[in-house]
Amino acid sequence: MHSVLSRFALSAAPVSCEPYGSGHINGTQLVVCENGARYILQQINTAVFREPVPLMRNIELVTAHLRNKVSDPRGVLRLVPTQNGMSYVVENGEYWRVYDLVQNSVCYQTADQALFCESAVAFGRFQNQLSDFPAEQLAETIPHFHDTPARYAALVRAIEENASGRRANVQREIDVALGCESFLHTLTDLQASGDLPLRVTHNDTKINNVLFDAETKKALCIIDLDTVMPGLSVNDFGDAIRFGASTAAEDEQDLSRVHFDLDLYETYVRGYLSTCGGSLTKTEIDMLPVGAKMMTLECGMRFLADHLAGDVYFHVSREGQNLDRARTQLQLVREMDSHWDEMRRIVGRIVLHVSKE
Ligand code: ADP
Ligand code: GN1
Ligand code: MG
Repeated sequence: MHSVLSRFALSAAPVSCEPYGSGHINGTQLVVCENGARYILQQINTAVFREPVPLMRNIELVTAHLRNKVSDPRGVLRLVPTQNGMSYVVENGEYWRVYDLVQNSVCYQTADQALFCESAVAFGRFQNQLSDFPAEQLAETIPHFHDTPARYAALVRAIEENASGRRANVQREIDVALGCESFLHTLTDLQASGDLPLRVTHNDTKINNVLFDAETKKALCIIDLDTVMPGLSVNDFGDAIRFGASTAAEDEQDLSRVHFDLDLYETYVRGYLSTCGGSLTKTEIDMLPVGAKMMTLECGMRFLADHLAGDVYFHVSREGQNLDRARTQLQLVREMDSHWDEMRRIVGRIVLHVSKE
């Protein structure tokens, strides 16, 4: 049994501790205690999150804020304090934390329309409940995470360095990505001019970061709060669309199976605006389609840069996987472009509907 566990104020002695879930970043384990109580033990991945102390402070602040707003105890993660009243322990340079296991919950890796809609409702609620939290109080756990022009500059560097020697084979993808240069300042410019407000954002708005009630299949709780930091609401929206409104997996090799699904997009817009439409500004709402395209393009650039760098950031299980990922993202961007007017119309129609309710 982990000696770190003895340093947390668990309700009874732990009897087992086993790997749990399918997360890729943190080491997650399920702890079961003598009295049947169950907890989630996580080792923070300090290769990705280099400053675990401000990261934990972010999670403390955000979960405390949310707890004042939700009545269901399963609606927000609860950090189990250590014997000294801290939210984490450090042992041999490793950082550990414990959460209550959210009882009777399930986590999905892929979604149907109903689950996707529920995830939108949950992330919208998350945004809404944090809209009165001063975002500047939070640390940036990964600096410049969604600074798209900086991601572009990193791609240009990766092309120049060509560390993997793969450049000649990906000239077409490079041309497409570099061709989007004028678009990728859109959101950072609006942020700089004060037209888009800084919000508390989640930054990993995938379906597997929502826990659902095992019986009702209603969204219960947003998890994976390591990347919660100041950012733009439209990027959280966009990241969810990038991943969830595609007809195929992120690393699909057969591009004929990869399409941007307008029905899924509409479903997400409807669910999201139903819970946070009232707390977003008009510019934020207008920019939702831009957020979707921006996050897709940015992720495509990140995958392409990593392919050129030799797969140093995103884990790969086969040769060329990051290139496949880059290709799916660039294809989705192309399809978003060809549905651009519809994407905007859908937001406009749903906003009208929401404001009448
Ligand atoms: P990662 O950053 O590695 O994705 P997560 O915090 O998302 O780590 O946790 C990984 C998995 O562990 C989740 O997908 C979920 O299945 C499970 N999990 C995490 N926290 C809890 C919790 N408090 N209650 C129940 N399951 C949890
Ligand atoms: C990473 O670990 P995962 O898959 O949840 C990445 C996201 C990317 C995503 C693409 C901290 O998230 O930004 O969108 O891969 N997270 C980090 O699959 O870089
Ligand atoms: Mg996760």
